[in-house]
Amino acid sequence: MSPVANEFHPVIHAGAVAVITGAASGIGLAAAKELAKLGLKIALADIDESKLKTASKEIAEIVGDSNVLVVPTDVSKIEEVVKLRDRVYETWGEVSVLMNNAGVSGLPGHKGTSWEGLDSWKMVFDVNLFGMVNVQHTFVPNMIHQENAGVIINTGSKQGPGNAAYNASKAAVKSLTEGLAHELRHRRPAPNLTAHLFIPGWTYTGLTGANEPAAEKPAGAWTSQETVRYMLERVRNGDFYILVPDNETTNEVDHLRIMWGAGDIAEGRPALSRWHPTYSALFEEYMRDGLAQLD
Ligand SMILES: *[C@@H]1O[C@H](CO)[C@@H](O)[C@H](O)[C@H]1NC(C)=O
Ligand SMILES: *[C@@H]1O[C@H](CO)[C@@H](O)[C@H](O)[C@H]1NC(C)=O
Ligand SMILES: CC(=O)N[C@H]1CO[C@H](CO)[C@@H](O)[C@@H]1O
Repeated sequence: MSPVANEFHPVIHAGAVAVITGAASGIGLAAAKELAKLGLKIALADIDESKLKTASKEIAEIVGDSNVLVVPTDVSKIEEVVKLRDRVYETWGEVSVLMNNAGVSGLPGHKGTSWEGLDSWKMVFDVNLFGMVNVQHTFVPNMIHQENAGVIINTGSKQGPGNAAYNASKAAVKSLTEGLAHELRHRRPAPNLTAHLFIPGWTYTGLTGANEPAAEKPAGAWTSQETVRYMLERVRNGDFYILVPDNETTNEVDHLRIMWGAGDIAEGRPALSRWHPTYSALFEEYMRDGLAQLD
């Protein structure tokens, strides 16, 4: 059973409203299911209308038809995000959980280097960054005035090298969400609203890249349900950074990697030295020492 089931929480509780973008598949759909099980009303937004239809049936089976809203939305288009907000506020009047989760990795066949595939770069930033900015721009002015507490959860990433556009967009999401948290904290009158950066680990969603069902979960991955339950527990705990482990990468390993990355700047090492031929052996030694100290 979920570690969070049946507990009362000021934001995540039965009858509250959740809005999820990128809700038709993967982690977004898993979040919709877990929140529905806790009795929240769910607005599902996604660009893929046919997957959205299937998803809405699954969610309606959990919370009932009247507690599900389905709003096909391209988050990169501000007018569609405005339509989403209007539908949600006209129907339920308030939003408690806003999960800004829609994301793409690039156009099919894109190369992913820093200097190629301009169209793919633009598309990744339009969805991953400007989609989130559009949602914040549209929902935050309403949410800061509501009396009941609310949370905004933005989906980031711990992606390594390999897709420069995606990584740059998620680095921007990290800055954006840190900025939002800071602004909410300093605003007067103080809004009853907090921001959270959700950084999933290796998550098995039941689909491979080609949308074919994969045979079974790789041993190293977490299921999307495990990832979402961990995230919800940490939101309930009030944490800003929600760095999710998996069966290969513990929190301790992630923390050491983060300190090493920060050390690249503080100690004058080359960019991404963890993957640099001259430094990778030093990095491995640092990890061994760091983990040994924890024993
Ligand atoms: C914030 O929201 C919670 C739960 O909705 C409520 O109990 C509390 O009174 C609110 N706080 C303020 C300062 O309005
Ligand atoms: C992976 O981690 C989850 C959650 O901690 C656990 O339930 C599972 O047994 C682990 N192992 C595998 C092979 O999935
Ligand atoms: C390998 C790489 O580029 N990693 C970066 C990806 O983006 C995050 C921020 O979201 C950086 O912290 C990583 O260094």
